[in-house]
Amino acid sequence: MANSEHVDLARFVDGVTRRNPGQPEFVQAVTEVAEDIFGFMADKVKYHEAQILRRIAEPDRVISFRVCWEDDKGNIRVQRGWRVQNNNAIGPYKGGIRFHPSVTESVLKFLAFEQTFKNALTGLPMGGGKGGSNFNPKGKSSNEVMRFCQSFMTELYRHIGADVDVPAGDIGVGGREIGYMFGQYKRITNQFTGVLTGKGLEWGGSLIRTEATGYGAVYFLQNMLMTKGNAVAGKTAVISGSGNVATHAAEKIVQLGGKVLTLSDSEGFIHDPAGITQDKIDWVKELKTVRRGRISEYVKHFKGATFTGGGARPWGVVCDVALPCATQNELDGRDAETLLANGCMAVSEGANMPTDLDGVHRFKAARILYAPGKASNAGGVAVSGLEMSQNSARISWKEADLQQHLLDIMAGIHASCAEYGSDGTGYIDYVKGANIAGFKKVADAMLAYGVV
Ligand code: NDP
Ligand code: 2IT
Repeated sequence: MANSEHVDLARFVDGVTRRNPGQPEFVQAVTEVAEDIFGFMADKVKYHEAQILRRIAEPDRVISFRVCWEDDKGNIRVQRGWRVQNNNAIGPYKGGIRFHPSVTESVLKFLAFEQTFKNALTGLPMGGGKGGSNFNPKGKSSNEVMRFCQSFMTELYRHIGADVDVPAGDIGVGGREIGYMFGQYKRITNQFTGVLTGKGLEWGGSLIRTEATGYGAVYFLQNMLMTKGNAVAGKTAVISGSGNVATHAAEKIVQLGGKVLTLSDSEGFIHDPAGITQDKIDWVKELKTVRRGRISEYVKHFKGATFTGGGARPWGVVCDVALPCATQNELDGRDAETLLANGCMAVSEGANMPTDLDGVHRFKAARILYAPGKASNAGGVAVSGLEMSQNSARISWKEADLQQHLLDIMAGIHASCAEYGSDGTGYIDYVKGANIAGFKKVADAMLAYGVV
């Protein structure tokens, strides 16, 4: 990057920081993208003149609302809900809903911003959005979760629609919560439309949506390894998280002949040197989605496994490949150095922005195979896009066809990253490739619309 571009970038990041006080995650996500886009834009005056990046980094709107609900003891509880509609240049706003006590406007703004690039990369017509609440589902009864979801949707329904904004799941929001929210939407509007994705198969959902994010992250890993004549078979994998994305990533690693060594949750991680096999993954899925227990229980059932508590993360376990599948900023610069020192050759992010900026810079400097979430975890929203298509056509596609679509879409994203991220020596900067490919599609649509 030329000196003047560095100055422009620094000025741009200063402005974003000033306009978004107290929103570090949002500033982080925008900075990471801007680092690549300023170089790309250097000789492309039209993007500068139209202030495209500045406009993508300013959400179309941020809707914030109160969510009241009654707990099982009759206490009235008050939470905050949001929907961030970041950009709809290439399709209706699309992105998950997160229920977690750590949710803030900053977190949802970063997620909606990232989603805009990710959705563009899928090749499907979807804009970027994200929503959620600081509601903590842990320890709540199903009735409490239902009452919360109904109250949340009673406000959200007026802002969404099958051609307007189509939410889905994310942390703390799975099939159960989508069911409660879809039921309330249908009740209020008296319409059965594809307004949410991740629905149950009996009521408009798509086959393989549940598996798609984790499977897709492993397909992306496979594509990266292939560029080095390598494969998943025989590789040891360290995975964080134990929810939807982590368990399905683990499942696909095992199916392709790899060995999964770890899983985690917010309390710590389990390490199973014998490998987390399919029967053990099935046990974890049941633990997390039915009994809603903690990953530490794993070591009581599977001998030889250990649990490290205190919120510890698994990055110190020696591995060939790593898949962060829990949450943002769960892997920092020191963790990146540890992975690199232990010989880790590839990182495929299942979570959104799990690596902090320092970690990103270290992976890039080491020139390993490193895929940012906006590329490698796009399989989930891609199959959401296919769920929208099926809903519009009022048909259901066969599993084999959907599996093939997912493989093709992940290979297509890999190719886009390679197109814009190759440096000519065989190295692919996937962060740069994903940022530029995603930006270009959205930017060109925005140019067509003029100043709106
Ligand atoms: P789940 O709720 O199913 O699982 C989340 C997992 O991450 C749990 O193991 C949870 O542990 C852990 N976790 C959550 N917050 C924290 C935290 N602050 N610190 C440590 N661990 C934490 O969510 P998903 O699997 O759906 O989502 C995981 C990641 O993947 C998120 O970054 C999400 O945005 C991303 N993603 C999800 C997609 C999807 O289709 N679901 C699509 C693309 C990306 P605990 O039980 O202790 O909270
Ligand atoms: O981060 C994500 O891509 C998701 N949580 C899935 C979004 C979706 O609309 O399926």
